[in-house]
Amino acid sequence: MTRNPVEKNSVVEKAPVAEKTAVTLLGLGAMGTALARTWLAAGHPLTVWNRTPARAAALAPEGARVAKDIADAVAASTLVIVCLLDDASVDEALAGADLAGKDVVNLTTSTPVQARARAEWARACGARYLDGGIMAVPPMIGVPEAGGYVFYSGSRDMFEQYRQTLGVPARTTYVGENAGFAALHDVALLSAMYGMFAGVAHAFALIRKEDIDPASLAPLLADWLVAMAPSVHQTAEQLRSGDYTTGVASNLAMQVAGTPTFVSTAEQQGVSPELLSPFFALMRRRLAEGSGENGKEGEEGLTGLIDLLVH
Ligand code: FVH
Repeated sequence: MTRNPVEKNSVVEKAPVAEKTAVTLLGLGAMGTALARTWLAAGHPLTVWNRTPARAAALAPEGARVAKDIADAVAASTLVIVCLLDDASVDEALAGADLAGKDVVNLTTSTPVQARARAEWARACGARYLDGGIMAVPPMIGVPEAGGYVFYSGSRDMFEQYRQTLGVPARTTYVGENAGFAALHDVALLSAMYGMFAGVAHAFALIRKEDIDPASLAPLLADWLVAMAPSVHQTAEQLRSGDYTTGVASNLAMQVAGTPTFVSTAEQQGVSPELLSPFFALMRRRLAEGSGENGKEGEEGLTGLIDLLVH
């Protein structure tokens, strides 16, 4: 009988276990704490620091090393991840920290200008820099099926080196060497989200005083928004080609003609049109000014409004 050589020698040869990257995490608010737990669960050595020490101490039983101060935290790992309230808090927390030779990943929400300035600042401190924009709320962290992810921009080498570690809390999407691009993508998507929230608020306001169950409107709204969402691809194609009339199903003239219906309905329902009015004003302006070089008069849809927004 042939015996398994491992059994014969009674020696179980284990594949070498890849060492997990050590992580220092600065900031243990709702998001920082969620991030921390995923790295701990994945077996990464994790050093934590938080301005209010109790939040860091709470993670010690889960295996985190609690740094005695920020200098101790920064010294503990090459990879230093920052998740603080805003750019000013990053300034305050890291003032005087020795970042020479460190790889800094800043997940604090910033503007693109702040992110680029932060990248310059990191370079001047002798550190490499990646900026991140988190497209998730804390309960989505460490739950891949929730669909959250993080935009990264800045040092490509750093992103490639830490891709696996950064992918532990949420999927990663690298959007370029320009350190401001993660923040820009983040804000672009969230701006679209607020536009959607504005429309949803107006829709619920319209039925507020009627005998209509909001819960019956909700699935209709959700399905309608999902049905309309793919129109972003047509908008993108029109912007790329410069022809704003391609595939237009509802032209601007027709849509402008319909706007009084929306305003009158709002008035009749006792609802302020203030969320819709600025958009309608842009639609009317575009129609009045003609379609510019990218659209044949009256045949374009809403893409021309984008040109009115850009100074
Ligand atoms: N939570 C969310 O839904 C969003 C989802 C998308 C991404 N954001 C951004 O993530 C950053 C951190 O957000 P957070 O949820 O952790 O925020 P908080 O729970 O409010 O915790 C804030 C942490 O920042 C610390 N902090 C504030 N000011 C300072 C300062 N001057 N110096 C040092 N640390 C500071 C605060 O410390 P403490 O109050 O516990 O002492 C918290 O650790 C953020 O950019 C979101 O936009 C989250």
